[in-house]
Amino acid sequence: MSTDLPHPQLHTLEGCVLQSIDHPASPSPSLSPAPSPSPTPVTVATALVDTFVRLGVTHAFGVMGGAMAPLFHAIVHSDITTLHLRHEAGAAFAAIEASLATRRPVLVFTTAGPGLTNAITGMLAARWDGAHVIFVSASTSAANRGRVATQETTPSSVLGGGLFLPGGALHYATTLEHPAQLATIAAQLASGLARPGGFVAHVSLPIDMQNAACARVACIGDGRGLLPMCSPSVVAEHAALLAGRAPVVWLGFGARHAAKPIRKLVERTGARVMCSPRAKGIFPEDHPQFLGVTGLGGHTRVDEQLVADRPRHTLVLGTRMGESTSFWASELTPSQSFIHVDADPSVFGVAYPEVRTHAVVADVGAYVTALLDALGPGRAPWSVANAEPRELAPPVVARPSGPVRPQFLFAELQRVVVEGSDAWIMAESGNSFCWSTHHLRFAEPGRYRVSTGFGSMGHATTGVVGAAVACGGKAVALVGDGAMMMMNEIHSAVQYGADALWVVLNDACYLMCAQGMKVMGWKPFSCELPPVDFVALARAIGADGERVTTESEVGPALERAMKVRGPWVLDVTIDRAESPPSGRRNRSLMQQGFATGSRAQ
Ligand SMILES: Cc1ncc(C[n+]2csc(CCOP(=O)(O)OP(=O)(O)O)c2C)c(N)n1
Repeated sequence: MSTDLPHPQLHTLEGCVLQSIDHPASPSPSLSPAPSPSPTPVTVATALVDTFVRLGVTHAFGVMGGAMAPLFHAIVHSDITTLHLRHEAGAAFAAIEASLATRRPVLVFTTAGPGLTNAITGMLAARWDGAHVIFVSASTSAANRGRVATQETTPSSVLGGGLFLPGGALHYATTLEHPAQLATIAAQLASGLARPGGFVAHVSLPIDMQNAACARVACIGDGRGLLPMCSPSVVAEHAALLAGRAPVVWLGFGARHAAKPIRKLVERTGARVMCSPRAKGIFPEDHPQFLGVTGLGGHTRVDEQLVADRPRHTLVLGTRMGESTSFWASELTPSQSFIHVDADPSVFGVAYPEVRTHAVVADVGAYVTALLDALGPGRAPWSVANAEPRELAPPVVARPSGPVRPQFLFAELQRVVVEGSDAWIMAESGNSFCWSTHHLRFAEPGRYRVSTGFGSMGHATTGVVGAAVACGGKAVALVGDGAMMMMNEIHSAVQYGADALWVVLNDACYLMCAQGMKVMGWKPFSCELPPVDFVALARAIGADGERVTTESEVGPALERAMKVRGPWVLDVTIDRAESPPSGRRNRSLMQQGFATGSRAQ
């Protein structure tokens, strides 16, 4: 939906500066979301929601309950578009995708007790994936704590306080016990939301606080100055360090807003480029200097080429190089050092502690621009490597009968969805994200979403609704039948007319598990699933769809699906015999200790 994603912007409102994260597709005038004059808030709930609006929140996802009635009322009656979903985890996943697709902070709301605990997985995913999410929930009033209140929710009653303290899932957590706290909370949220690498906050609102009298927050803090940048002398040192031989550039999700300067740097220096699964498209995948994707679903040719021609230095931009990006493979390391650039100071030396690392706390775009300046316009110290266009895999030809091979399905997805539309594309945990990371090719950032690191099933089956609603355009989820049965938000998509398409890889199996167990020497146990007719399921809950059982039907059915406006399910019968490109994951598990275990039959 968008190619050039702007940085978070700061806007002045009523004499105060506040943080807002822009919608990439509409750089103006929505950049200055001066809120329509809302009635003067008179309660904590309305003042808090007014603060969220002024922080740039335009969408909220959640499930309400009695303990949050005044808060829910305040949200629904604000300028925030509110979606009342079927599960709090689905709401959190939808919020993550809405936030990442629009670069705005998104609200998740839940009631106390089970509402709160249902959202935990989603909050962890939000932090892993770098979303800007404000989570607001109801809790038990101080006067009733410890009295077996219904859904009693206090820092000590819910999971040892994990959602009431910063750390783990949350960058910031607080319980609003007095209206006077609101100004501080607003300031903390404003500065947190300015963090480029994401921010997840939880504001717990006790029942008796929600209707307490409260004035509107007068002034919200200024998040400017938080974008980190290292000194010019360090950049100059790096330019000197890199001189002489083309480096390798390793791109991660944290580099997604810096596509233009990165391409300039790569073409000027002759660097070779590899990327994490989440960074697909930041550098065009059909570019002659692109080696391939590392990690889960990636390309083994990357390792082979680096072994054959090992770089001295690798410039790491915005990736933590975690297991799902690297499998900690030594083949991907340089002979001398990493120059590792990230806005988050906690990521350095973590994945490869044994490799010398020049750690740079900086915004990736600002760093690359400074490096280009340091190199100078006429300076081209490296020869262009790898200039020959890479040979593409031969086209997969449709076979007349039998179930659909994933390779064929993904070739058609490339043609119809990637190249034939500007839809947002998400791949689900399971075989889908291996096939898609391996076979789809993107020429720009902001098209592909995959949660390889946290990897929760249900992320795409529900998140697709958040992306579609927040972007106001088509979003496509590539998902397994097991994930669809775990959770989906088709019913919510019907309620809100979300333009979401689910392409279900229907193999009546937890196939990734079954195939993985086989590879590791176990007999797959109980991974077969009773068959599901997902078109019938969609129809039963108000949506519609089409079933595809042979390869010749795939293309026309996809083209029809892309023309539909509103929720649609394309149920594709998948050939289970094909092995997905997930071998490195199984090998990594073996190396972590499974190789020595006994094989129960
Ligand atoms: C919440 C959660 N539970 C369990 C897993 C482990 N897991 C990863 S893939 C998978 C099976 C996926 O099956 P399906 O959705 O049918 O996709 P397939 O691999 O068959 O294409 C499981 C259980 C997970 N990633 N997330």
